[in-house]
Amino acid sequence: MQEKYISLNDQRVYNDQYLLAVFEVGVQSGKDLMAVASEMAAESSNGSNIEVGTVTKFSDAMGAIVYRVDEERNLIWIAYPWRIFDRGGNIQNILTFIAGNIFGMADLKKCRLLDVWFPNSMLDQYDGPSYTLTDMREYLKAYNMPIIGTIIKPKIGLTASEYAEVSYDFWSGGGMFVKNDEPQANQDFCPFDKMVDYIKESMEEAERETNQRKVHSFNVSAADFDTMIERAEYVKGKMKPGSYAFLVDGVTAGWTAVQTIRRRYPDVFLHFHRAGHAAFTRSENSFGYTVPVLTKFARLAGVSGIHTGTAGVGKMAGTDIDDITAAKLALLYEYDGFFFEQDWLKFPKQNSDAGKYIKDSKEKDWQENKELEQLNNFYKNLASKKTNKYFNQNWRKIRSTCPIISGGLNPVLLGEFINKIKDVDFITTMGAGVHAHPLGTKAGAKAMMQACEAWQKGIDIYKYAKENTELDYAIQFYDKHGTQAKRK
Ligand code: CAP
Ligand code: MG
Repeated sequence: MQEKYISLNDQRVYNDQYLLAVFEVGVQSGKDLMAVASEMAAESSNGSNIEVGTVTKFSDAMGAIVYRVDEERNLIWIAYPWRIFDRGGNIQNILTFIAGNIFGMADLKKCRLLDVWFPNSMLDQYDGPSYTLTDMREYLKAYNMPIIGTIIKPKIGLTASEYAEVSYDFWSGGGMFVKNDEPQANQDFCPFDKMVDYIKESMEEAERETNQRKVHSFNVSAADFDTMIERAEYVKGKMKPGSYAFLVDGVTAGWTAVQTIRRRYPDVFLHFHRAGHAAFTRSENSFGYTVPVLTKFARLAGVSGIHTGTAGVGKMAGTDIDDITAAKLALLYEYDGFFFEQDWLKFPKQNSDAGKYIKDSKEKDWQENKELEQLNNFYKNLASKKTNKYFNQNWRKIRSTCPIISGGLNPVLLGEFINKIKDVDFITTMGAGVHAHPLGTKAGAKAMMQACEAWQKGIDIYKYAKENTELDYAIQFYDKHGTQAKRK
């Protein structure tokens, strides 16, 4: 036991100088929970397995504090002096501390970081999103509805011109947003620059034909940063501002790649694809952290949009509470949790910049999120009723990150998801849900738009399908082949 890391009920942790974290743990037989908690705090802050003779008074002050333990639920609360983290808003450094070596501790047979809470004094250090869903809505002139998108399929194997053809079909069917699938990069059969050139042409043609703006999300992930920037620069040189997003495979390319793109291109939508996240976020994993934790760090890093899961409606694993909590933590300026009450919506009167901040926010995001406050109250009640494990988190200076909802979805499931999350502030991308449509991609896009119209008009899609052929074909096809059928 390393006593110096244990300080139960220590009130210092609430003085705005500590990042708070809650872990669900399992200790090996014969091990004491409190002792292991002290080892975790040491290992994830300034210590090791034995006290060293080189410590100083100051270095001791940089140690983490175990301030609460719930033996029944195997929960441990640890507070981290946020000054130990790399200055300048570095996400990978925080995770190296609090989600690093401790997962390898032999005394543990389970260790899941359930949630984190960032003090306000810390939020100011981090970028947060600069180009948001609000900006994309203004570009696309698409309000009060999900952004209707697709992933081009097959996932890989089309030539650059074939890829652009399929994109054109989706856009001409009314679709707004096309993304590269997460593994698409600079394969020899579809060179990155050729793909961009053809996309430019097909986007311009689709915009002329539909008189609607379109967006394409280009995967700029690469082996090294120079190549990543080269790809981003190529897109920037070819495409008009607002018409492109940069997709980064955030888990496999890493947080430094994510933050590099955020800092170099603050006027571009930064799309975080999370392929690989399930290795540590799935609820059945013994070690790792949750989707809400991943999402919170993505928002802190300044990601414009991150995949947050379909809350069981699509093909990927993901619990309702995790995926909905993640989406709300991404989007709302306030989300109530189970352990912490922190309300940043009422700025202290004496805080001179509060008025300016609220005024600025009202001009842009805040209006967009006006109705979300009602939703937030809905979730507040939900959170108080459910044993919601999550901290409340208000993002005083951190703008909204857009949930991206994808994975096994098809037009038939769109309304089901909207009704589950009670919100339309998200991008939805459907791959097979569009390109497997019996009448082809353009019809798949039309079916998505018709499913969205049906929801907006409050009409049952089966009824709406009677007047909308593409939706009718989609229902017949996906009820047989879609995720829904698999779930029965
Ligand atoms: C969806 C997708 C996305 C998943 C990732 C795929 O395709 O392209 O990568 O959405 O999952 O490869 O599965 P489909 P998540 O629409 O054809 O399923 O969004 O949960 O991170
Ligand atoms: Mg994909």
